[in-house]
Amino acid sequence: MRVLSRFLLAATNVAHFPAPELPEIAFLGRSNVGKSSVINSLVGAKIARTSSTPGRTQSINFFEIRWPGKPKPELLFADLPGYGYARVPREISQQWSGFIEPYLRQRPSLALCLALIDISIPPQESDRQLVDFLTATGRSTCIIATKSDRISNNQLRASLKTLQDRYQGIRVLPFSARTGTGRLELWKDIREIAHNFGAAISAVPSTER
Ligand SMILES: Nc1nc2c(ncn2[C@@H]2O[C@H](COP(=O)(O)OP(=O)(O)O)[C@@H](O)[C@H]2O)c(=O)[nH]1
Ligand SMILES: [Mg+2]
Repeated sequence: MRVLSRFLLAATNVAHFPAPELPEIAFLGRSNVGKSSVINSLVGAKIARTSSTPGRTQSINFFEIRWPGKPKPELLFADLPGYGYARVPREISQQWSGFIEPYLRQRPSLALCLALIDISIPPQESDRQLVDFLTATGRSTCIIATKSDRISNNQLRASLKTLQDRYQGIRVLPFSARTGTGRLELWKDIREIAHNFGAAISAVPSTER
């Protein structure tokens, strides 16, 4: 399936967020974990900027996603700033309390949080903090195990098991932006959640949104 995608806006504070009218999927994780690459892989175009320099994305970048043949966008993707990287200056971690945390806690249209964890490196404390934070908010969360192409199938199986044991009750999906592993499964989850969530949003009278 090929979707149509468009960069909508970059928000650096709560006032910049687009109106919460479409179900939204948030992409979260440490700098360099592969957030922009997962987004680009899903939409089949380079809409999100990828870089090997950590900490580049310092805004929440919103993208509109539209199915071919449909007149209006169906959902939004939100690419969140990376965090937990030693080279990132302190102001960036302050963004977390300034507008990222409020976004995650209060955004009414946030349907699914994708917590990206690099499966090709050992588990990181900051991954744990992210998943614990998301669990505490009560948001629907799925763990995306990125860069699965970088390790052997045996290593992958073992690392996925470690991850799944550590985060019981949370779906863990292996993904590779390079090979396309996990792409269709992730789309299936996104469509299902967005569909159910979209129905819930449109059931609310517009004045109450
Ligand atoms: N081998 C491999 N490299 C990846 C994959 N996804 C991302 N990368 C590389 O990891 C680096 C960071 O990716 P990026 O998407 O910019 O991460 P972000 O900072 O989380 O947005 C880039 O050099 C990417 O090419 C993947 O699935 N496989
Ligand atoms: Mg990025």
